[in-house]
Amino acid sequence: MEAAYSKLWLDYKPLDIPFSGSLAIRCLKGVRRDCAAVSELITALSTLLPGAELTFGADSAAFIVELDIADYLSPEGYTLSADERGASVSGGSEAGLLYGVFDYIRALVTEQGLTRISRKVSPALPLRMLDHWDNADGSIERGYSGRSFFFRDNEIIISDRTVQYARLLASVGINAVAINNVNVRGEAVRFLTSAYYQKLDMLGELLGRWGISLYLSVDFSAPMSVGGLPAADPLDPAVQSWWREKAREIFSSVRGLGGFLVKADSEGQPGPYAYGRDHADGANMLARALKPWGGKVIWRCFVYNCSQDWRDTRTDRACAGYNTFAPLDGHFDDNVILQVKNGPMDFQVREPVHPLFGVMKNTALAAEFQLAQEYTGQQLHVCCLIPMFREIMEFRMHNGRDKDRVLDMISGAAAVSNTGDSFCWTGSELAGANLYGFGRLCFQPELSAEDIIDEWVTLMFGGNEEVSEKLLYILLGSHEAYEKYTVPLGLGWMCKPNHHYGPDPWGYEFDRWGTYNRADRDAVGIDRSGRGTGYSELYYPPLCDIYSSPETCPDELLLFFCRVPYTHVLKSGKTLIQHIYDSHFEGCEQAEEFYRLFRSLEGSIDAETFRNGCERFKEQLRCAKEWRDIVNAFFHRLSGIEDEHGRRLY
Ligand code: GCV
Repeated sequence: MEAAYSKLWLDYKPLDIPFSGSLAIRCLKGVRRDCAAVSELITALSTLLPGAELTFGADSAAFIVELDIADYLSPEGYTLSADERGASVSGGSEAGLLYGVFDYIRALVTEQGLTRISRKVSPALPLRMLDHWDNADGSIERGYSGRSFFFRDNEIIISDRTVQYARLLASVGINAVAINNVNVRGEAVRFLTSAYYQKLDMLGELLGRWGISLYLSVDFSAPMSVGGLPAADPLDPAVQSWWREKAREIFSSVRGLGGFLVKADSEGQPGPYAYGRDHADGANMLARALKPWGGKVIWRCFVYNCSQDWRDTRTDRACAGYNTFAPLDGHFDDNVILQVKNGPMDFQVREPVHPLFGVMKNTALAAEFQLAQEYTGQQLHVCCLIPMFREIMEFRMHNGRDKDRVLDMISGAAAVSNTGDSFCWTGSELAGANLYGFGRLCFQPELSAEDIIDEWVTLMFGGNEEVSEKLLYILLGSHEAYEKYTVPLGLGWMCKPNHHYGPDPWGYEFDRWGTYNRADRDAVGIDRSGRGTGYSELYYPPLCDIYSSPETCPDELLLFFCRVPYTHVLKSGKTLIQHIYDSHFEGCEQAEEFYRLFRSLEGSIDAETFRNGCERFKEQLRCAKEWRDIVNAFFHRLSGIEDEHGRRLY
């Protein structure tokens, strides 16, 4: 039997307003009565206004909601106008209409009434995607929320939960989902075989009802592993024709298929390099196979040498994505989207924005974020990432374009999902804010992080002011706190190897992954200026100049870009070493404060949420202290410099 699960922000409660008249839904031009927009409206209104008598089409009803499709709107755009007597939602397509309906429902719930609204909205980013790292056996790579709800024992599961998931995603505007892990090689099951097409078709059709395209991660060497060919060379006609035939077979069998997601030549995954070909050769070969079906290839730029010798100070993993892809700008077919991680390393708590967002002016790009909190507390720590994602989207690349923010350079964003089969979907209830916020941010990035999180808190916990204020305070301060008690000033890593939870300053120092802090008794950080690895030169002026000197580099990225002595004075006026000590103490105090504030909500939030939260805040505090003591002791021993405040450094 399927385990119980929460409906999260779609768990509607009756509004606190008197409404007992008739309420009519009128489906005008092109709106099918059985489309998702209509069913969502019925579900919501019948719960929000239990006294209403719901009908279809009656002109005499006290309250009328009109729905129509308007071709003058962009396909996913909508207009919404409403007052005390009714509402009208027009969508550019059924998907746009659905988004407009969800917006209306959101307004009813957050405003707690039949409010006046007039707005025209269309999503900022055409592609708004979630990437699942779910394996066919039901495990999830970097999953902190239980098992997969897409797969069990090498079978695809389709259940009520799948429907609920599609509703949740559509309600925040997500329109694409890759269901299987990008580390696809070695998986016992290959989704590119006909045994799976029927289930994939059911899934694609289901997701499609909520405007979501289904994507599959594919193995670049599938012509060998699935097709039995001797090689997977993208320029080999036999390989090209194998993929063309495979695309024909799968696209004609599976409805709602959007395309393929590929991790190639990365961390052991096969790719075009094995045949002396480049990544444009690889991506375009697949893109041409998918083109007749309207399919897209989402090709990841997370390509680097993961067998580095730590003594080699010239090779810099941070440069790898740029060096691989920048020379290929303009060489990709128009149905290829390059998916670029938000920073050049790997979803650390603080990284500079990836320089590829500036230089790839003639290539479709999607930013890749990670909701799964691999390096940010694994959903045991509260770490709300929406402010950081927003900052990254707003970051200016100075690449000579009139509009030069990351947001202006991308046509999509994808995030590694943080969901699983836990009751609240994300292991920790507060981690749900990241799932919700990512979708809302991709749709309407002009909203502030505070607006988005506030909206989520209200939808999840109702209008209790004390609860809202405290949760908002915790969530908005959580990333800063996590950064303070873990890794200082953009240094990254320092976590325990493999599972990446908890502190170990030298855990990755002498390993092969290119992730070094190079701390010694005199100094710490990596010189990535032209005098060092040259990474800072991959940015346009003035960024390259700003990043290349400790005098101008922003403090929060100082150790990412510069190697400085412990006595270096930061812009705050503190020495580097004192900053490290202080921030670890401060971050811990914040974690303590969060736990105290959350405990004060007992009785104001439901008992299960309270229990789940307390358990996690307790662990967060324990782990924050561990980080504080281990990192402070590490730098104290190396530098030999005492804390100005005489605190014990362990
Ligand atoms: C799916 C990091 C993670 C891996 C992940 C990889 C990626 O290295 O630790 O689990 O693999 O990123 O993004 O491909």
